[in-house]
Amino acid sequence: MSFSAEIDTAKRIIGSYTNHKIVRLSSLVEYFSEPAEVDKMLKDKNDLIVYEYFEKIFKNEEKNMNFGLTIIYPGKVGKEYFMTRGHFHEKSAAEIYIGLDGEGMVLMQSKTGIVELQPLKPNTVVYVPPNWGHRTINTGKRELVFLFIYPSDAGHDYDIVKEKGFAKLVVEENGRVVLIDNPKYRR
Ligand code: PAN
Ligand code: ZN
Repeated sequence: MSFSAEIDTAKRIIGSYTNHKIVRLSSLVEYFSEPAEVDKMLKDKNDLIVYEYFEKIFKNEEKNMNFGLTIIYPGKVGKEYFMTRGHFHEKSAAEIYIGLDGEGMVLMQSKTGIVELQPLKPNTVVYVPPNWGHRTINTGKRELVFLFIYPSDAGHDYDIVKEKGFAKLVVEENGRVVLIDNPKYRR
């Protein structure tokens, strides 16, 4: 796989960036609902890149905005689509996503466990309200590409998601995208 195309795309759309993070399957074992399935894939294949993002960060500067581009590759672990880890912002800070290519979903969850699912596709905006956890899922056959913009001092809390998961999972059943309860979700 060559990444020069993705780097060119990112540079063309967001200009120079200060952070480029590549997230591989091996670092997502506990985020997918079937960790044993991830282990099996790791044994059978290379450690696939699930997603990567390019970001312009303004170091927790109050009143500034970070922005960047995320690319989630198509794929599944069992019936669960490739997705981001997901997180809550540490501060009460909203975020805007703008779909550029591919098709997917943004799974959002309030601190009390209320879940909302919104489609993410080209020329569509998804608004993530303050205090809602958010995870993005690629439900399509191509790369899902989107822009994100959020306050620079928002901060990221990944621990809640790692410990409790999201209340729902986005999976493929009989060729369709469906939202099911996460049997491992802990309130
Ligand atoms: C996005 C996400 C990006 C990767 O920039 O950080 O899509 O997802 P994870 O951070 O969950 O790995 C964002 O929501 N920033 O706040
Ligand atoms: Zn965020």
